[in-house]
Amino acid sequence: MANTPDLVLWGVGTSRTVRAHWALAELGLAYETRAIGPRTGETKTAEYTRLNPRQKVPLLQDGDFCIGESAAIVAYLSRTYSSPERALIPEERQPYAKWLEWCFFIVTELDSTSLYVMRRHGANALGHIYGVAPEVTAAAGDYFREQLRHVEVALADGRTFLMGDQFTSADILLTTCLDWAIAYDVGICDNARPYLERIRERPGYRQGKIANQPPAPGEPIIRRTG
Ligand SMILES: N[C@@H](CCC(=O)N[C@@H](CS)C(=O)NCC(=O)O)C(=O)O
Repeated sequence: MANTPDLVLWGVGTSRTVRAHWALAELGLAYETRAIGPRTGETKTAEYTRLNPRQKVPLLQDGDFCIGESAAIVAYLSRTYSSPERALIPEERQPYAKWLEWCFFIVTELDSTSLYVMRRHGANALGHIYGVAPEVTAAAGDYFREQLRHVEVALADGRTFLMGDQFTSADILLTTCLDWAIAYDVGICDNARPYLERIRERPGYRQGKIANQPPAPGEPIIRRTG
């Protein structure tokens, strides 16, 4: 494990927080977790609000530097801590731009516009807070499946990852959306199934999932990983 004693990740238990835990695991970084969760009041404390005025998880502290937004955290970690042996980001200018395109596509089209709309307005999700809207959730599910055609093409012809042979943090973002879609019974595209099987074999994926688990009652919220 690399010696990075100043990394602290706040947040567990969601499909956004797991992205950061997984990226840290892929990069082999040691860090401390503050295992706070959403809708617990823990994101609203004065201490946390000072660090993250948006009052959301995840949040990464790297020494004095704080960064929120799961995709930005993963991009920051990829850019700052990739090494020749463990790189989560393409180096060349155009592959880098294509990686960025995938990251934006996933967080805007698949996450915010589709899955998160289903979560906000689903009867079994956050509908009690934001309003239950079955027509909206059905349309968001349709839109998600429609957008997945781009993923279907990208993973065609036995391509291993979104960027071809290189596993990148765009795969972390995509997998969390696919897992989320499966949990919501939305349906995923054909080429995503063998892709997910490959991804689930990754030690980093497994470690990230474990690190993302909320603490059991009575367990401390501060824990060290790596
Ligand atoms: N776009 C943000 C979304 C983060 C977000 O909405 N987090 C929710 C949980 S999934 C949260 O922390 N909500 C505050 C709360 O419920 O206390 C990201 O990807 O990091």
